[in-house]
Amino acid sequence: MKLYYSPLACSLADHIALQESGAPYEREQVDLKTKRIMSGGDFNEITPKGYVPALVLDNGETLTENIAILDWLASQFPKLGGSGPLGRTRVLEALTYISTELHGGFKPMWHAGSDAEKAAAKAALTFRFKLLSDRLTTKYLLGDEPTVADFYLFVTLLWAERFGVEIPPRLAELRARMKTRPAVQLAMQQEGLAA
Ligand SMILES: N[C@@H](CCC(=O)N[C@@H](CS)C(=O)NCC(=O)O)C(=O)O
Repeated sequence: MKLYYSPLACSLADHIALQESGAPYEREQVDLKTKRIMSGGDFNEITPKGYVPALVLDNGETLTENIAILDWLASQFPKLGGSGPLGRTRVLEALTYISTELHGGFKPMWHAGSDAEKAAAKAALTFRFKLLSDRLTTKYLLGDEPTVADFYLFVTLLWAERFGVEIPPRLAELRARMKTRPAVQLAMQQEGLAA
């Protein structure tokens, strides 16, 4: 497997999942502005979508879209997925919320929105993080062990830290807990990020 990523992008969730899986994988950093692969080559040839994450499988097929990649990784490494009859569905429910409501909510921050857009986005995000936090009774989103949904949530919690979005104490604790995990520390170090 080879992961195409950019530091602190949503691909960090996949990077953490691969690291947590313990399976061998390669990684390639992408310059999202130029669409060049840092080691050489045109990222648009890997995926014409031009965005990370992209995961090239051992059979040569390429997966894109974070929810699909994280769901596939959880199917390959069950310890990264949900448990019980609704396990997979609960993980997909969480991943979809994180992708559409949280990740999507950060767009004005990443793409130079106006001050008014940024303020509205921050207020919406604070409300959406609170909705998650209000239902949180375990160490991680779906239990006392993390799933791929926590890895994606963690990325948005790092963005909250970076852009000064207020988050409830329980999510700040979850973020701190994630940062103590060796796989998370290694993935962040590999992306040049301070844990
Ligand atoms: N629909 C995609 C969106 C992924 C996405 O937003 N990737 C960002 C980084 S977090 C990116 O590569 N942006 C660069 C670009 O769109 O040119 C997914 O869910 O995986």
